[in-house]
Amino acid sequence: MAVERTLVILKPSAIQRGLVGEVISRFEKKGLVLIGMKMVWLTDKILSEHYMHLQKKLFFQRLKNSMKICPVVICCWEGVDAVKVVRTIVGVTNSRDALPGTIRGDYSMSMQENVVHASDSVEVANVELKRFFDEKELYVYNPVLLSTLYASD
Ligand code: IDP
Repeated sequence: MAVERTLVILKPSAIQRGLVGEVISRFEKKGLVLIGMKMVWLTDKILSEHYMHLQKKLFFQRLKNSMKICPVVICCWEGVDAVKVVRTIVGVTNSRDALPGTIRGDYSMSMQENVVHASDSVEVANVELKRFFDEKELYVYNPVLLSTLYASD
């Protein structure tokens, strides 16, 4: 079993619309373990790094601006296959195509204002976690439900 860590950002569309509790609750109820969380105001510099793969897109600056209208909540979730599991819970990028039951499918009608960011591979997650968290902000502890969550895997 591969225990992974992944990064989730609750974007301004989650903060402004009062969806923080609802979104976090979905990851918790699934059985992912929260090992880091903080509220921060993102800068243009960190957003340029984070969205580097989109720098040639016409919406690049608009996207970065939308991520700076208010603070965001950044989380690190841990679990077996956590990267894939979280992406499945989040749904596809364009919220209008996202399936009901996913976060984007249930809470958004937008491509840009799609409520959450989630790392899309283990390699990317490792880079993104280093970008947004100091090592001392990620906690190692024994979640008491672990043996129930993964009983015979
Ligand atoms: P992802 O967030 O599902 O991994 P990416 O392609 O990495 O998707 O895009 C990052 C973010 O950029 C998206 O979550 C969305 O907010 C925004 N974005 C992507 N494509 C578009 C677009 O065509 N128009 C506006 N915003 C977009």
